[in-house]
Amino acid sequence: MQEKKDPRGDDKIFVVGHKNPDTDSICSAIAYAEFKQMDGINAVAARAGEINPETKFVLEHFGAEEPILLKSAAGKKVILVDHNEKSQAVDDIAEAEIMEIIDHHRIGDIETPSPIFFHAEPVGSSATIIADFFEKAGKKLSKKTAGLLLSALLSDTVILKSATTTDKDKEVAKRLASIVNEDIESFGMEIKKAKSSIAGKSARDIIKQDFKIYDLSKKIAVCQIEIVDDEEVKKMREELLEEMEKVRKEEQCALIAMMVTNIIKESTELLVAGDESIVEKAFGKVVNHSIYLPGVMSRKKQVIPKLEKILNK
Ligand SMILES: [Mn+2]
Repeated sequence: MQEKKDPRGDDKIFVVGHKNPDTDSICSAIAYAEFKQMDGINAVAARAGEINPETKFVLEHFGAEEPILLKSAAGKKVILVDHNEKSQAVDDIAEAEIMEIIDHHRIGDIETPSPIFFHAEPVGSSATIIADFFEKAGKKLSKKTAGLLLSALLSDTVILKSATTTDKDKEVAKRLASIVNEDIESFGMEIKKAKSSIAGKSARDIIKQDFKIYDLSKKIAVCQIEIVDDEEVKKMREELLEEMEKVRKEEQCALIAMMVTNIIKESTELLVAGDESIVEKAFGKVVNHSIYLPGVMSRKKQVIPKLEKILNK
């Protein structure tokens, strides 16, 4: 039997990031829920999937709790952070009431029946925007929340090195680092090392860890891992390609591309399963399911726009 919800009864608002959550999605949800709570709003930090090792490290480091798992958004009030595309949102998003969106990605396909607060800004992380909200509102950041936001910012911008990094990110990072009393470079490396370890993980876990689907003229997926040592992935290459092909069929995607990003070399090897011609049109010749992209680190800024150009609707 289905339970009828009294629309006035439950005023809880779930602040939630994208599926396969990364550190930015998790920490931005926690910080923004806190921001709303300061205004007396019953906001709760939520997550749309399992926490990755990097985020686990960050939460433990600052003594923060995991947000609650939101399996379905049906009948719930939600604030979306760090995404605005249906294909990346928590299940049943069409049956949710979206109250706000805070994001730093391209404008996607989420639609709402009435006007909402929608803040999109082309900066390096959602955390940058939220830290700035605290500053502008004159709300004090606790050491814990500043630490979470700093971690998210450094994670998304690959320690301020990614092409997505703006002056605002640098300023905000400096401010947060001084609250937390951490050195940006060394703390950034600590976070990244927690993420880069793929040892002991299955090919599927590696693929799904940071996996995003895009509904372009063809459905594609681009996942990304960050490494500090090429050898780690070399050993698993065949296994990864095989599993990518399986996932591609399951998800009914024309293409799955995996960005293997070396954060020391600041470059990416793109592994490709499926329609290689899409990648070839965007980036050049694919040899043995792979193409090397020097200087490429950002999925959002350096990979997706090129694929979009080939697959525009
Ligand atoms: Mn982000």
